[in-house]
Amino acid sequence: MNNSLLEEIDRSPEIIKTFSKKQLEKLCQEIREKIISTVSINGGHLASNLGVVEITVALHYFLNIPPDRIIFDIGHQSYAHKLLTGRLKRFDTLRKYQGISGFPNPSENETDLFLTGHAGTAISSALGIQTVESLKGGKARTIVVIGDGSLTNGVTFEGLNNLGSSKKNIIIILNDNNFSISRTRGALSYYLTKLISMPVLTKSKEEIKENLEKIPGLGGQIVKVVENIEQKTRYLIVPGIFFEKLGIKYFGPIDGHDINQILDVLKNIVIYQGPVLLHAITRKGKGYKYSEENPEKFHSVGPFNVKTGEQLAEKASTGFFVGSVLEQLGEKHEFFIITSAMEYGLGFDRFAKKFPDRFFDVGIAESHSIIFAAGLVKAGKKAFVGIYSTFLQRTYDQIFHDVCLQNLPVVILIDRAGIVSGDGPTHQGIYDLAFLQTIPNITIFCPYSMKNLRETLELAIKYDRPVAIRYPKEPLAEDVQKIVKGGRILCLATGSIAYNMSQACSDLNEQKIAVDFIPVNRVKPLQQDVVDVLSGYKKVITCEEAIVSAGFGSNVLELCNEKFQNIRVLKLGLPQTFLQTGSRDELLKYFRLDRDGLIESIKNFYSNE
Ligand SMILES: Cc1ncc(C[n+]2csc(CCOP(=O)(O)OP(=O)(O)O)c2C)c(N)n1
Repeated sequence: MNNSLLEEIDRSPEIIKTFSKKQLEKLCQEIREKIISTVSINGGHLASNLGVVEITVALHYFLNIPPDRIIFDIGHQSYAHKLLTGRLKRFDTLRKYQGISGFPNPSENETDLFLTGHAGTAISSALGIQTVESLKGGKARTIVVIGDGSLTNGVTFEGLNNLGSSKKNIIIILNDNNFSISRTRGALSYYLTKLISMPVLTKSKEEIKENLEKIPGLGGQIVKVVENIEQKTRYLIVPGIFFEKLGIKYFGPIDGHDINQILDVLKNIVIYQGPVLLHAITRKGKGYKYSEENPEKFHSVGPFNVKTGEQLAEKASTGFFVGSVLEQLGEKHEFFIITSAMEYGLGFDRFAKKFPDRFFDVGIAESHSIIFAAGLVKAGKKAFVGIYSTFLQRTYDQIFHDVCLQNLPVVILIDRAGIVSGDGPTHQGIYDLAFLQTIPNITIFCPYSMKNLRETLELAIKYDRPVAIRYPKEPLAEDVQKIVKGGRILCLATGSIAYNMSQACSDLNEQKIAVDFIPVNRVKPLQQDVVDVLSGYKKVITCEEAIVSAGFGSNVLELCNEKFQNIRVLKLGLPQTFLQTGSRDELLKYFRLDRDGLIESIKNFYSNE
């Protein structure tokens, strides 16, 4: 592959300003090739990144970054930006341990302003930054790139509302591909589609010009801008009433893959004072046959064969298993399943097909999903809400206020609990246990095997109080057995890490170091069989794939503090830190939670008087 333009830019990013339109198009081609070849080896958000190549190149050509800045909402689509800001040589380490992050990361480069990975934050952070810029009397621009999926997020709405009244000069580029991971859901998406397909103006052009001319001081200038855009694009200016009512000027729709058109429009709209939204239509997965055909599968994909589009190792996941158990249970029991735009990741797609009336994808709206479930349950139905652990952080107050305070038996399925490979600190699922434990009325299960998980799901259907069930991405072991042989110390491990602990304990017993082991499912309130046996030991070790503060081990320690003060407790787990990128195995090894690390900790505690 000839990477020449990218290599030139890698040596000096400003050189992009000297490129001809033809060269910019060639640059886009090079970027696509680099992204496809790298993601085919390392995995990553392929389709989202291929869809924003022209927008990103146009912005780098047009802006002076820094001091100008681009803020990508979520940031999963920032690969082209990384390639244009001096990270070409390290790009092969994308999503690897100590490599380039799959999301913006200021420690890699100053043009990545925030370390992000959750939806809906870009408009608010841009507004904060631009507020200071205007206080300083500065001229630097802030441009937000946001997908139509993220636009539906509640935090985005709060930002838009504030932005409209603030009158700050921010350009939002709406990257509208009509997909979040699956098709974007909800009324706003329907509205955007209507805007795109509207063949004629709802108001006459003259009427629009008349209205614009009335804007004091600026109207005439804006009319020129509008005329200019009309001449230079094939598109008419459709009044985006929704945005206009919020105080945000709407321009578009334009072709988000036509660099000339993007640049022409940008040149014109920058003179407009106040917030502007430029609606760009893009194709998710653009430029690679297989991702264009199947943008859902290639939204976030593991290693694949570039020639055939086939994934090299399509791994099973615990979520897939949960989906199939719920599909079976759905035959016998009437319950609803709710997801926030994660139907496939959570393994709910087959349930959704089979029981379309009992499945709701509410868009990227985790907080809403919990309260919606509370409403369904209050009205007499059973509801499961599936959320990744990291996004559950958005719902603390709804679990507290709308579910637990009301003592409503909503079942929260927490997928991706524990260490998450590849995505880095924004996606680790290691805090849920600690923050849920503080809430009264909730019962928390951390199943340690597939068998145990199935039993827990069956139990949850009948439960009459709020329930959380946390499980990892990678498949749990089929079964994990107790070892109770009168050992000198008791090892307790919950959830996904129980398997490693059982292996470590078996090894130690073979070495004639007598340790007992019990896998633990219910951590709050602590399951009775564990409480019952504790008094028989002088030393207890706990282990969890979560931060060690305020987790399962802390429950055991508190219990010992109350009732069994002669027992010494060693808590193992993850430190209270932001875990960096790496695979689960690499990070478990680093934190000594792999089999060898656990053996060492148990031995030390065993021999230590
Ligand atoms: C709060 C939150 N919930 C869920 C996700 C998972 N997620 C990552 S990308 C994505 C889809 C985003 O869609 P869109 O903004 O339209 O961007 P596209 O990938 O289509 O370009 C989702 C739901 C997230 N990052 N943040």
